[in-house]
Amino acid sequence: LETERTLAIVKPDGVFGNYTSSIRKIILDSGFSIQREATLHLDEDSVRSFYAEHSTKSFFPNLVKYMTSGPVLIMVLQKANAIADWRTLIGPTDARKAKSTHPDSIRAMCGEDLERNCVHGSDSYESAAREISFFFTQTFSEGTILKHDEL
Ligand code: YYY
Ligand code: MG
Repeated sequence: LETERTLAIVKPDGVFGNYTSSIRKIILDSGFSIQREATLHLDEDSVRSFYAEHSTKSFFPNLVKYMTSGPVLIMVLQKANAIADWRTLIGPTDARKAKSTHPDSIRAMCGEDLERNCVHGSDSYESAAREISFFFTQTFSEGTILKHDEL
């Protein structure tokens, strides 16, 4: 399995609910290293641009409101198969469903429902590359994100 990097975000409800230290513990216990982290209060333009793929969806205005409602913790995680493994750890998008079908997932632990689901994870290699460079200005060549430890 390739060493990969992925972007994780603890969303405002996770930060407000004081879940950042338990989430950090799960991350490290699962074998990820945290290559970068930043706590930011995102503005509306940043959220609109980060979630551009969803800009036409009906939930978009609420998503923007939610993601700007408080600080978020943004992390670049690295390990073999990081992208898929982080998605597995966070569980399904709908945190309410996660509580019944994936009770050990992070979204089951700290999310509420489909909208307020506490954490983000990149869904593919392409998304991870885009999302990491969105927040961390260093440029990543394709080879870099897969293969090297230059962060
Ligand atoms: O990648 P993931 O976060 O699991 O879900 P996406 O389908 O990419 O949606 C991004 C984000 O939008 C989701 O985490 C919550 C919100 N959302 C929503 O509020 N209502 C929906 N029906 C779908 C997604
Ligand atoms: Mg997504």
